Amino acid sequence: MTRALITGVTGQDGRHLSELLLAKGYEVYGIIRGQHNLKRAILEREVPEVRIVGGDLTDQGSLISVLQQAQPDEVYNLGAMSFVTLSWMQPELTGNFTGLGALRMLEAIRIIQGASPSGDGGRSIRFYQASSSEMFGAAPAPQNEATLFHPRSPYGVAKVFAHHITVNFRESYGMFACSGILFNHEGPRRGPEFVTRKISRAVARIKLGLQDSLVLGNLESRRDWGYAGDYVEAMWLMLQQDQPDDYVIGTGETHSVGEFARCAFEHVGLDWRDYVSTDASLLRPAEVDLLLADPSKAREKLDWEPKVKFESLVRMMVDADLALESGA
Ligand code: NAP
Ligand code: G4F
Repeated sequence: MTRALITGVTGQDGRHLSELLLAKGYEVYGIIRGQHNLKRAILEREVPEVRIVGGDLTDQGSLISVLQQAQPDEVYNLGAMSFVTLSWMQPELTGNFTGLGALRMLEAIRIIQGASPSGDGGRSIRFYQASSSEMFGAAPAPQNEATLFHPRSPYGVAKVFAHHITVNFRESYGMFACSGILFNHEGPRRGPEFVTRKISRAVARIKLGLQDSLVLGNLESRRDWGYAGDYVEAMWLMLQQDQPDDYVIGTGETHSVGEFARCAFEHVGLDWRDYVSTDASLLRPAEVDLLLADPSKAREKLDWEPKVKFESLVRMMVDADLALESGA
C-alpha cells in the first residue's frame, strides 16, 4: 500500500487531498500541530481514516520523527501561514512556517532517505511543494513556468524561497521534488478569511436575513479562481510522472472580486450594489492586480484540466453556505 504524509492536512487542500488519496487506496498520515483544536475535530469528522501524527514545520526534530513513524512514499507539503493579509502583520512567522518550513521538511527527507550530492537520491520519497501564483505578484499576465517572480507580500516572498529550495534540492541531491504553482482555488471548505468565502457566506446570511451588508476591500483585483477538488488531482499527478518538474495550475480565466460578488448575489436573486460597500482599511500595502494562468504545460504533460468553471464554483459555494447557515 502506498503511504502519503500531508502537512497542512486540516486545511482546505489537505482535506481534499486526503480524500483523493484514500480513494486511490493510499494509507494517509496527516501532521497536526499543537493540541486538540477545532480544525482537527473537523478533519476527524470529515475524513476519519487519516492517521494523525504530531509535528510542526518549525520543529525539525518533529519532522524527522514523523517521517520515521509514517515511512511515506510521498510527502505533500501543504502546511503554511496562507493568509496574505496576515503576512504583513506577522512577516517573520510567515517566513518561518511558509518559507523555512519547506526547507526543514526537505532536510528531514534528505536525512531520512540518505540522498547524496551525487544525485543518486537514495531511497526515494517523492516531495510536493505547495507553491503559489502569489509568487508572480506584479509579473505580467498570463503567467507560466517561465515567468519571473515579482512577489508583493511577505507571504509571496516566503513562497519564492520555498519554491527555489525545492528546485535546489532536486538539482543538488537528485530528489524527486516538484513544485506546483497553483493559482487561487476555492470551494465550500475555504477559510472564511479569504474573499470568495467571505462573499459566499455573507450572501447566504443576507438572503436568510442574518446579516444586512458586506464590506470588502479592493473590488478591482483579478484572480484566476478554480475549484480545490480539481487542483489536488494535479498535485497527485505531478508525483506520478517519470521525472520531477514544476507546473503552473490554473483555469486560464480571470475575474475581478467585484464580478465574484455580483455573480454570488445574482445566484440568490439579489443586486450586489444594494449590499456591498468598500472600506480602505481592507486594502493591502501592496496589491497583486492581475493573476491569469497559462496552464498549457500541465494540460500537455499531466493531461490535467479543471472541471469546475467560474460560475459553477460561485454557485457551489453560495449553495453550501445557504445549507450551512440555515442548518440544513
Ligand atoms: P489553509 O486552509 O490555510 O491550510 C493551511 C494549513 O497549514 C493548515 O492545516 C494549518 O494547520 C497548517 N499549518 C500552518 N502552520 C503550520 C506549522 N507551523 N506546522 C504545520 N502545519 C502548519 O491553506 P490551503 O488553502 O489548504 O492551502 C494549502 C497550501 O497551498 C498552503 O501552503 C497555501 O499557501 C498553498 N496555496 C494555496 C492556494 C489556494 O488558493 N488555496 C493557492 C496556492 C498555494 P492548523 O490547523 O494548525 O492551522
Ligand atoms: O481571497 P484572498 O485573501 O486571496 P489571495 O490574497 O489571492 O491569496 C490566496 O491565493 C493565493 C494564490 O494566488 C494563495 F497562495 C494564498 O495562500 C491564498 O490562498 O484575496 C483575493 C483578492 C485580493 O486582491 C484582495 O485584496 O481579494 C481582495 N479582497 C478584496 N476585499 C479581499 C477583500 N480579500 C480578503 N481576504 N478580504 C476582503 O475583504
